[in-house]
Amino acid sequence: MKIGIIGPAAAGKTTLFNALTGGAATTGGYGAARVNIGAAAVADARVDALSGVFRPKKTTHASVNFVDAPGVGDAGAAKSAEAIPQALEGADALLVVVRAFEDAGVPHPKESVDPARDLADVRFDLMLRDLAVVERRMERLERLVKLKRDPAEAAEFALLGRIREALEEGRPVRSMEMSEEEARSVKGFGFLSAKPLLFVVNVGENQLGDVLPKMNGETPVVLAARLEEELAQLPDEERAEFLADYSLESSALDKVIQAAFSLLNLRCFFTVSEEEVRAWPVRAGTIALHAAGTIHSDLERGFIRAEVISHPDFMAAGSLGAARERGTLRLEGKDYVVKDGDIFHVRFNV
Ligand SMILES: Nc1nc2c(ncn2[C@@H]2O[C@H](COP(=O)(O)OP(=O)(O)OP(=O)(O)O)[C@@H](O)[C@H]2O)c(=O)[nH]1
Ligand SMILES: [Mg+2]
Repeated sequence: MKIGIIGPAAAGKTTLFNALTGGAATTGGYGAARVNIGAAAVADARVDALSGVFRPKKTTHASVNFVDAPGVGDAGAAKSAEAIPQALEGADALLVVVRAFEDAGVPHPKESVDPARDLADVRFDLMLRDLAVVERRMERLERLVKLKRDPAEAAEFALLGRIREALEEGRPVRSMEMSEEEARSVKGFGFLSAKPLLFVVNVGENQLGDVLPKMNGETPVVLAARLEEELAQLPDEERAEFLADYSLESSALDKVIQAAFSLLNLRCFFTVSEEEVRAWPVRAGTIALHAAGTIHSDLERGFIRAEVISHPDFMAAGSLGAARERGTLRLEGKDYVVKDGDIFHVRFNV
């Protein structure tokens, strides 16, 4: 899973990226055209509990990849629309960071702090950029369609025409009704307004308890990116004290990652052994056969059955052997829909 971080210049995108990924990318670069890529582990107490039981050589939490792009919306929509890098095209979702912190030392590209406006501008920029992609493609297709060689080209042209119409009316590709086949053919374009959005408002340390202005019906995650960045660098034992100083219960980063998980409709299943305890994120509705394939293609090819137990049932039993005796470890076939928290052992033969 890959999430692109976007937003206006100096909104705190790279600061948040560093906090999420434990990175040390340079902040305050004002749209320096650098793309940062990193991964964040998904905190999950269930994984820790399983590691406590198996004491494996290796524990692997689920992870989310983040791509931190340079700022948009700072030099007029046309320029910024082009500046949104291609690195974002492969992202599964976009995390929009807008700024609410006031700091005279960090000039806002629009010279005033207004998170709702910035959010609207980002949405607009995404559509504008998609419109440019659509127009370029249609221009090229038009000639081919006239030759009437391939009905698929005519169908694509018609679909792009509908997308153009939607974008011109201010409707993102995400909101359009499409058949599965159309959605597939559109996927290749990497339309940014087709991607689900997640919102973060970056507030100052002193604004953490404040009520924010309305954000056009959105419910953003509110956090102080600079504080999160500092917090992420602290050793565990100093964190609690640091949080207490700001009357915070926990870091907001987990909230961001959880929001990404639910936005993308992800579930986690676990594999366990003395070698490794590992969490695997899959889309909701994934069947056992495909879950096996995410572990290894051999497991999908040679799939026989999966032994499955829910996390609470496993913890109650204390071991796989005890669970088998209690009858809480079940055998499931390839069409079983994996549930969040399932512990999974695939029997296979290749
Ligand atoms: N006062 C204050 N400054 C912050 C906060 N978050 C980020 N900054 C500062 O704002 C400046 C810009 O932060 P970045 O994280 O580089 O912003 P960005 O969105 O990545 O900017 P570009 O990459 O240039 O688009 C840096 O000097 C940060 O230290 C905050 O919550 N409060
Ligand atoms: Mg940056």
